[in-house]
Amino acid sequence: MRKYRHWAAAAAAVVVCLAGGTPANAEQRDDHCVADTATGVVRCFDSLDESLAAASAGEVGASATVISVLYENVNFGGASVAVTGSPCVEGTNQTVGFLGNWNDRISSFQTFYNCYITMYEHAEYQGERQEWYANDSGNYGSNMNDRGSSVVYSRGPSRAELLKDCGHATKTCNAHVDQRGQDFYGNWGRVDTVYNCSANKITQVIGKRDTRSGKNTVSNEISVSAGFEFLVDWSVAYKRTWGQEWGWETSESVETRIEVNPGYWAGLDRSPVMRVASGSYDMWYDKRKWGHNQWYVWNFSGEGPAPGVVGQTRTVGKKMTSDEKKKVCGKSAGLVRSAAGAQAESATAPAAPAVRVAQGSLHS
Ligand SMILES: [Ca+2]
Repeated sequence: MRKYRHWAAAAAAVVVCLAGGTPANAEQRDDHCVADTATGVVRCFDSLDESLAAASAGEVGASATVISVLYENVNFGGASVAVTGSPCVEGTNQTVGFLGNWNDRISSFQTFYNCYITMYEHAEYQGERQEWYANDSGNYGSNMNDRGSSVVYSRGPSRAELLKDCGHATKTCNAHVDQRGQDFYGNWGRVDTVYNCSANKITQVIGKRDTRSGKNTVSNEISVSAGFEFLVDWSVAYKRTWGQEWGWETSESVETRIEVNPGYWAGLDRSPVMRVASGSYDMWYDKRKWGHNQWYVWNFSGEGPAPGVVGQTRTVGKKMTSDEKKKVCGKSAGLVRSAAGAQAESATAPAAPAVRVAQGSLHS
């Protein structure tokens, strides 16, 4: 069952009433809607997958571009409304003057296509407001949870865009490492592998340099090798605050002496010590950027391999299968070193990062 209703347009605060009488927290049919900012058309579906598929296929309103999804519950749960429009560009706002059936119900959000979201407490952009970075997501904090009534999408900065300016386009840029998590052992990775293709037991030293990278919450594309200043600032601030070294990318040498039985392979695995911390940045621009001189980047967190720490190692090995033997040994009757060793299995499945709270002032 699909319904066509009218979305409250910017100027007229029309109450949208979709699938009326929906109890909170209950997933119901027609609970997942698409609202088009250009035409005001709203159409609802039974699941988020269906609504997103219809939106992306251009079946609702004038646009096939989903610029945002708003959710009834925290962590992107419950009923949803996918907002379609144009990619956000400077000087143009896309607006929802009244949230209709979702009024005072929104608890989490996602934004895409360079869209910066400003949620207002009342209809027609009145009352308190909560802004959040472009291309981001979060749960609303107590100031805006279940309170939002109107929304503006504009071309504001993403956290990655701000941080890329750090130390380059800024007068000052400071990292604040407020919270330090517990160090933990990271995933096992195979450092070196040898195959004994001979008929005798062989004793051998195996090992190599093992290079590991960290990650941050802002962007996977932002790596330490690309020379981003904010990653350096984070390391400096971590050392200053917590008295230990921080590494975004480290390379440690590990080796061990190992006995390999004939017809067996043997490997050395390493699980590095990983260091986690979270905090924020404040940045000053000489000239206004995105309309302001000072910007904050909240909810930054990083995970990096501890420099100078080997971590834990283990040796592993097994009898070669006939396929492995054929492939690796060929005509060799000695010890074969191969980069194409079996991958070590992960120590733990990576846990999904917790959804952060979108709260506080993003600029001054
Ligand atoms: Ca409200």
